[in-house]
Amino acid sequence: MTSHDTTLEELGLSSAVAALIAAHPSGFTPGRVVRSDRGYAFVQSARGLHVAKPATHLVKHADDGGLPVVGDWVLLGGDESEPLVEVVLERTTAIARRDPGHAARMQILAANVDIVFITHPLAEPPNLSRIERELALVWDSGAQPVIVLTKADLSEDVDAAREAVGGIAFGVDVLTTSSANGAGIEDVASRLGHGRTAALIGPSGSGKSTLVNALAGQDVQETREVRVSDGRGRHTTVSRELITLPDGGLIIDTPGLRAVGMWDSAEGLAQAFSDIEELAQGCRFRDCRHEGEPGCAVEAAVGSGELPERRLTSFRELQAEVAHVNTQIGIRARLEKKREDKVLARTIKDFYRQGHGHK
Ligand SMILES: Nc1nc2c(ncn2[C@@H]2O[C@H](COP(=O)(O)OP(=O)(O)OP(=O)(O)O)[C@@H](O)[C@H]2O)c(=O)[nH]1
Ligand SMILES: [Mg+2]
Ligand SMILES: [Zn+2]
Repeated sequence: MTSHDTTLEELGLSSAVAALIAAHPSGFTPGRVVRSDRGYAFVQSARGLHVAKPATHLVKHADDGGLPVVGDWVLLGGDESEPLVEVVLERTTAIARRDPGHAARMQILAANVDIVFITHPLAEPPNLSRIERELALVWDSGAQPVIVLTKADLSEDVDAAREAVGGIAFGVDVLTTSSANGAGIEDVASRLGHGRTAALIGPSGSGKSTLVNALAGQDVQETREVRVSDGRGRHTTVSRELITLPDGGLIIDTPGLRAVGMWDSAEGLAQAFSDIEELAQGCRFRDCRHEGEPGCAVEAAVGSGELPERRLTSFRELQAEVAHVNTQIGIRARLEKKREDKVLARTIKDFYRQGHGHK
């Protein structure tokens, strides 16, 4: 990305974001995070590229997604040599997963994304359970998911794969691409448009960066070299990056995800499994858990072959995961409350000890 002649409009500024910016004091420099890496936010503003640290009041809320991430609109303060991200503007969408390193924390992968391409390579049969997980994550973010089955040139039966994926992705388009012969790239490009922001997620090696390069018409992102000995699952892309495409669209390339842990994504889950939610309307009990209750329409659908057992199992697993995360969020909140209460008690004690209470 060139650092001089970028306008905020070219970075995807909408009137809603412009209004958010206008609601803050004018002394700040507005910009968009084009890359987040090792605690630094690379912020593009109308004045250039700034490598900024988040202000301490943001660091305090790191566990709740308070830190700037790629795609965020931010306001910069501090001075020219040491810019600080002072404000992270309200996000329109945020793709959140459970932090793989901390069970009770979330990690935001990207913010203010309109559309998410969920990529899966067709070199192997599609991993339906993983796609279901990613769909729940994306629906929950507020962005529109689109599934992109890559490496179609390596598939024995593209139609079968498409059909299998279509059967678990309601209200979601399923596209196939091949960077080897250019097939389907236009379909992906047509979803992008001036000022629209897309993001790519999916396993490492699924061809996300290759797709970005195809859309950009040049090699802007490094891709994995084809090497037979390269079987270590190395990640080629290491940071999340927002790239401006020649036609005015924006796309966020991300490093491949090993684990896609669910965060507090009950709504996204309901949307990703709308077929089961719909069947559940027919259960005798409103709070039916579809676990052997009489008059369960969901289990009846499994029995009749209408609903694959695999899908119900997948739904249950994800539901259990979300419930577990919520328990952990609750425990963390209680611990934090306890700690705060202790500090407050000590503060009050000190206050009286200093003789203030005797007047
Ligand atoms: N045959 C074929 N190979 C492809 C296609 N797309 C990507 N590849 C190859 O797959 C390998 C991985 O592609 P990348 O684009 O680096 O994958 P990535 O998803 O960005 O991987 P990470 O950055 O590690 O997450 C490279 O060797 C690409 O050349 C395709 O459509 N067909
Ligand atoms: Mg990559
Ligand atoms: Zn039921």
